[in-house]
Amino acid sequence: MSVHTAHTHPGPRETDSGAIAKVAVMLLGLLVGVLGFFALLMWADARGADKSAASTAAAAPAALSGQEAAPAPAAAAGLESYAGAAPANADALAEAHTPFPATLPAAPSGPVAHVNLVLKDIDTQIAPGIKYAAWAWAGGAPGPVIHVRQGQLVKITLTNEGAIPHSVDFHAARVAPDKAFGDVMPGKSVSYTFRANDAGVFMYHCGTKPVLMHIANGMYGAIVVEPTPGVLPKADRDYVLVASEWYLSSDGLGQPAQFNMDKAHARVPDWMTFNGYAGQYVKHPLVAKPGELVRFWVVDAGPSIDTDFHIVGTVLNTVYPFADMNPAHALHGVQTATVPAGGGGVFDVSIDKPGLYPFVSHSFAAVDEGQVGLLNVGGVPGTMSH
Ligand SMILES: [Cu+2]
Repeated sequence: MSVHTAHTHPGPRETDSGAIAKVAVMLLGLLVGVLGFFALLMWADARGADKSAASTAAAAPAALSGQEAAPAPAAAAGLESYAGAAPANADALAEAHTPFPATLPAAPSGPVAHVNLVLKDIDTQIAPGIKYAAWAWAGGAPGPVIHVRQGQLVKITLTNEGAIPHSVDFHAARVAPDKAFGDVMPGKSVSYTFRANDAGVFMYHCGTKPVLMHIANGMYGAIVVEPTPGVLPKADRDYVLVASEWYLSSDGLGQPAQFNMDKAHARVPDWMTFNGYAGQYVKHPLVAKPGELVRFWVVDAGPSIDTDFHIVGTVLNTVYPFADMNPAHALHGVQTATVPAGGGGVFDVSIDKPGLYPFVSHSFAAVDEGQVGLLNVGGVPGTMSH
């Protein structure tokens, strides 16, 4: 990842007001109102365009009004990318980071699985040295991996320790959402139950409006509903990956970055991660022994971009597409499989040759933005980037 100097750029609030001031000056200066109106239209257009297109369009209003070309107005800077920002000690920070536990925890025994979730506003890190003011869970983002058995009754208790109302929507549930997924006020708890009849890996997330913002701020996680014993071949290792993207208001090197709605609408993330932190399994690879059956339970939390799951150096032996766990529906010998935003996918792989095998979203901008990890087969030394 390249270091860049995004911290020298003005924040969106300053730049927005700067733009308004500029437009106001321009309007006052122009006796021909029509021309000012046209320039405003250009300005509005630039807001929706991508960064490079916006930079080009940005010069137009000044040229039209006969003024000297000014620096790109703030509207263009609204989509300023902070991708790849890193402090000088990023490598040491990556090394010191404790990775989110990707290993699937054991499912509780008995007829009822009790799940306690606590929502919390916390400053977290989404990449080495990149701070983000998240609306997340007590342990950060994603929320805890939940593992239950098909047919178990799941009792969810949600406690809101955040500052505003939140909720939790379980994709694994068949319940009336207006009853189960309603808002929980700050300081309050709610409970509801559902029977986990559908096997697979499912997203859970806050469903409070604007949902885009609540998800992008970290309010998501995965629940694995393990199929009835005997349906799947037994895996030697089970790993859970939650893919997501992050839209930043600043580079996050100093003050924690916040959510940027313009970038989220334009779907231009700054960072993309597995389990909430860019590249964490590159420094701290997942492990397997040669020939072991490794099962990846993948959820794409989005909020908006699909994951094209791929493991470099091998072929996915078995794909349970969209986490449909019926073996009769499984695919075999697949290079890359899509996990849609808001969906899941389950992937079995068995690798004979020791080595370092990157797992990625092969939509490759995602890799540059952090959605990459390593599977170390056979305990080989070293690391690599991809
Ligand atoms: Cu929320």
